[in-house]
Amino acid sequence: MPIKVIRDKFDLAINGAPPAFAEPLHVGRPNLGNHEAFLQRAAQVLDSKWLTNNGPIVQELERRIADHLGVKHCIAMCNGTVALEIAIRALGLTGEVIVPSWTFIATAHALHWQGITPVFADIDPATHNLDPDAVRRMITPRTSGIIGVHLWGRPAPIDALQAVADEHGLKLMFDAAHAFGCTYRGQTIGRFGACEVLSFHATKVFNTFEGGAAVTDDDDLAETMRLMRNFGFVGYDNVIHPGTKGKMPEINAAMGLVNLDALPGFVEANRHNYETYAAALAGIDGLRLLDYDPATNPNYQYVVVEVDSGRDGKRRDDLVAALHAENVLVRKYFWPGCHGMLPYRELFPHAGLLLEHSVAIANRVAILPTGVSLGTDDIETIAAVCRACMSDGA
Ligand code: T4K
Repeated sequence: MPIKVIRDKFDLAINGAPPAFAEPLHVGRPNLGNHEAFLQRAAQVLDSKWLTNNGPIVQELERRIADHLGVKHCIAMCNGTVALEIAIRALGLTGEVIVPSWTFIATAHALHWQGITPVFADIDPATHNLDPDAVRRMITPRTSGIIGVHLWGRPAPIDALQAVADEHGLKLMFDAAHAFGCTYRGQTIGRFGACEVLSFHATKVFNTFEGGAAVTDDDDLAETMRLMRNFGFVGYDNVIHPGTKGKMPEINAAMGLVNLDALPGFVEANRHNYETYAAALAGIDGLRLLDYDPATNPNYQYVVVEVDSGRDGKRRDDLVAALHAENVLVRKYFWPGCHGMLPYRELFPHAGLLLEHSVAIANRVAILPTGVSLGTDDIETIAAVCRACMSDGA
């Protein structure tokens, strides 16, 4: 609950007033389903003495997720990053793979970690997703694939990316870490490209503490990923494929089943928060809330604002500092973009020259808190901080 009213810049903590919130408000506060149901599931895990290795609860979660997404196979993993690594390897990607720079670092690292060069393509500034023409420009004889990202849960331009991939004989997969339950042209994300990868990290709309999954309609690819997730074992003593350890433990799957039941409530809370933000932030000069297309069934897990800033992002950084002073721990995801982080900054020092829109967006964006624990009063206070900061300059 906010503990002060903000009328103008003199009420801002950054100017010496007390902070609006006694406790920090975080982006990514976990959404938790029914505690009692989880404790019952946890007892089931303990009683069964089956803690991991493709146990019955993991298998139940996999079936539930596959049904939920309308996809044939769900291969649950220990996190989204390992799921990306396994999917990349199972697809046989090599050489160079085109990805956005404007994404979480895991998308690029999952390639680099396996000796594949992530080649960064620019985005469409209106959607924050890969621009298919920019992708086309980055193709070389070494390119083996494209990883599209459905950033903020907004579907990437799937058909156009598939057309580029088909034209050039490239493999296409998607990092769908943000897009659980979202749709593209009426179909749930999860069935596009060769496979799609989900994250069930604590901060995601649907979480399993830590976790992730690869989902696909391709039987052979699914089988390969299942093998890779478990060192390549088939039964006892029989390893038939190179692999790693990507298994999801039973307790995580138990959390997933409970949270899946609660998911409609989480999304509804996020949608309500988003609409409250939209009303409260309306008319603030120099600040724009990134919209979602209701036709894509958004999960509204990221509340993204763009601040009119110069090339250095100072105005956005001033707003972030003002909100932090109020105990609102907004984030600058994914500033400065993967190309601006190590090792890519040193490997490709000039990459930014081809990433005009990614660089500009990185200097404009701030992510505001949302989730079930946020109240309408909290949102109105956060908006009042934004208004005071943007109109007067803090
Ligand atoms: N691809 C994309 C596009 C992704 O966004 C991600 C992950 C991946 C792939 C990889 O999936 P995973 O391997 O992670 O499954 C966070 C998450 O760690 C990461 O999962 C997520 N994307 C990324 C967007 O955000 P951080 O470094 O910002 O997380 P952290 O720990 O600072 O948490 C954010 C805030 O949430 C904290 O300020 C406090 C709050 N929080 C966090 C945790 C973990 C809680 O209140 N409780 C918690 O348990 O990266």
